[in-house]
Amino acid sequence: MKELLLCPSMMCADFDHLADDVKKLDEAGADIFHCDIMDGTYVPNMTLGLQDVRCIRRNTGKPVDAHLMVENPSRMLKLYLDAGCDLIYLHADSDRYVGKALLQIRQAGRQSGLVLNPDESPESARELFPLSDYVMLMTVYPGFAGQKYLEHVTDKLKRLMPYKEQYGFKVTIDGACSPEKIRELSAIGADGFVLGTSALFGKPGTYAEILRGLRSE
Ligand code: S6P
Ligand code: MG
Repeated sequence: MKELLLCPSMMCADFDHLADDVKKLDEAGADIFHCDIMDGTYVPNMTLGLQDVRCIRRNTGKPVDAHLMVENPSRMLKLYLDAGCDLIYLHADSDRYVGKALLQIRQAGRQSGLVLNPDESPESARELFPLSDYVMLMTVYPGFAGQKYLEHVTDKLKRLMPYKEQYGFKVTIDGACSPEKIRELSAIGADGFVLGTSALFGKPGTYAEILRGLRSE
């Protein structure tokens, strides 16, 4: 069995029965509940809000993350810290002083996550790596589920590996994480994957069967 961090993308969950879906995913072995927060400006979409995050938090003891796709996320960090998020992801280009915001997350006793968009290179973000517990690579332009994997990100993942070695952060992948891509990218060194429509939601089988299948491939 592979040691993968499997992170269901809750924007793809069953919102008619959110609490039940969280419990099912928890029992099935999900590792981190991934919550996409959008403001309609940084990305042209809106998905989960604070109330949804609170509902997810109430229904699992597993880690919950907030992936903030918003302009100036530092102005709303406290909201997501107070909502009980264990890990907060910020986009490198979304805040004037993103390093300061990453530090604030750590100072609150939570884990800091840095996100690189498909057009951003690991080299451009190296000053932020010592401040990051997680570095997440977007393999699609952020904002929507169900997009196509951008192949050039595979090379970026390879270039990120020496930094992972040096700074000790975990590497996660968000967007179009199919079983094939999970196999390919975990072999390169990715630790975790956000699971949306490409591997989990709407796929045949129970959540437990699907997650077990991904770990055993
Ligand atoms: C997209 C967002 C993601 C998606 C997830 C969907 O901006 O950050 O977390 O929800 O990637 O996965 P899929 O498999 O439908 O591409
Ligand atoms: Mg996301």
